[in-house]
Amino acid sequence: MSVDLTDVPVAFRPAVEATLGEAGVESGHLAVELVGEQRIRELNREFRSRDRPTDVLSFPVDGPGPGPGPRELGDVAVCPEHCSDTLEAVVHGVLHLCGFDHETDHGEMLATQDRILAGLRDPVAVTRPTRSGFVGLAGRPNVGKSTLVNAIVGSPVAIATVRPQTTRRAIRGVATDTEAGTQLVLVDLPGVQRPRDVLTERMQRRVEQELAEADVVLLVINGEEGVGAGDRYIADSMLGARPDVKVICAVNKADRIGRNIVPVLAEAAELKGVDQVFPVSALKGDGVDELARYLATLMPESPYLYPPDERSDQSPELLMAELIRGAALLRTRDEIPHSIEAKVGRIGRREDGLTVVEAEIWVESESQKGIVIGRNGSRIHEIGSDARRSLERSVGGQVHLQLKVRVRKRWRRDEDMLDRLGIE
Ligand SMILES: Nc1nc2c(ncn2[C@@H]2O[C@H](COP(=O)(O)OP(=O)(O)OP(=O)(O)O)[C@@H](O)[C@H]2O)c(=O)[nH]1
Ligand SMILES: [Mg+2]
Repeated sequence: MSVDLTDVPVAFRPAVEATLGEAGVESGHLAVELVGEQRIRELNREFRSRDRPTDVLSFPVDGPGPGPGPRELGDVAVCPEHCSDTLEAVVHGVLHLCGFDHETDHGEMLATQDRILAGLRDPVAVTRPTRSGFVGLAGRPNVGKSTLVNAIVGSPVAIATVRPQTTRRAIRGVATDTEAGTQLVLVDLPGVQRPRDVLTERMQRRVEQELAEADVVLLVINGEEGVGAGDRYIADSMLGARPDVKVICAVNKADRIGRNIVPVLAEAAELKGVDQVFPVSALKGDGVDELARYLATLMPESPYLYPPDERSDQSPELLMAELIRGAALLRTRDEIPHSIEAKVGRIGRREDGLTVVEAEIWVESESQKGIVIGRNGSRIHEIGSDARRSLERSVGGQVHLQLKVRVRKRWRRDEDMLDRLGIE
């Protein structure tokens, strides 16, 4: 390779060479400079109209394209005081010089960056093929499927509440271990139940479709209640249709039962098709890593199905609507949670960093609307503040939530409405 690296600090030359190699750049010149906080702030102010320091800045010149003579790729300025990982910042900056753009490339740049860094840290690992596949979560309502997905992913991607039938859509949570080269795509699903209306019919159909396509099924059981008829029905009738698929069983809520879990583990192992049983507490995290590592070994050899830095396939609107619905479920009781849906309209970002979210809570009758609003608006006020707090945790900044309650009669039975809500 005839790239001129004289203007790259010696310590970073292997990283720069590896990055150019991945990017297919064979010749040219580039400079990498380590700068102080003051300098990176000046560069940001001068070239990006931002008066603050950042970890790295790239100034591409010719780009990597073909052409006569040696090319000038450009300069990278790295500020170690603002880097959690200087090597990563160098690789990131050099990829930008080579024409990569993480804001528009759907994860390609960050995946390339991870691959280069993994190769620099553990050269043997790069030659190992990656594993990636779908794990479908099966189980009765309220056993802790969504809590377990969140625990494996490591961040809240699916709402989990004490109300049964919280989950309505198939939500994919992504857990990537770049060091091991494995990715689990966990498909959180509604609990298995008898359909009562178009909504629950669609939910059940979706459960069946997703389980039919999963690479591995994770059957979740509530350890506190033990193995029951519902769990047997799922193992025999639903999963029995897929004798080819491995079924792993998580006996959850281990924190509630201590040593009494032992007979439940034995019962679970007897369930038809169950291959391995793991005791876990999705809430406390006990046993979750062991389960995730085992699931990863069962994934097929495949490139990553999602960019490694992605945690979920949900749009910001859907995630926010779910957080609002979760807040409303916890503040209402009896049949009302089943009638509630939330929909997010506009999400605006103000100059001062405040996120403005316009949302509606749907109910099915005027009397439900009255209950959700509460005396003098007290309940909707509580729902609004709970929801705002979880939105703020999710966006990592201040949120102004404009929440309206609307009556949408029979939305649960309305095919068009369900289509629009993305419950398919
Ligand atoms: N003590 C304890 N509670 C748990 C554990 N896992 C889940 N829970 C609680 O069980 C309730 C139901 O959890 P979810 O994750 O919503 O259950 P789910 O299976 O997704 O429920 P549906 O979506 O309704 O099918 C919530 O209140 C959780 O906090 C656990 O390991 N220990
Ligand atoms: Mg759930």
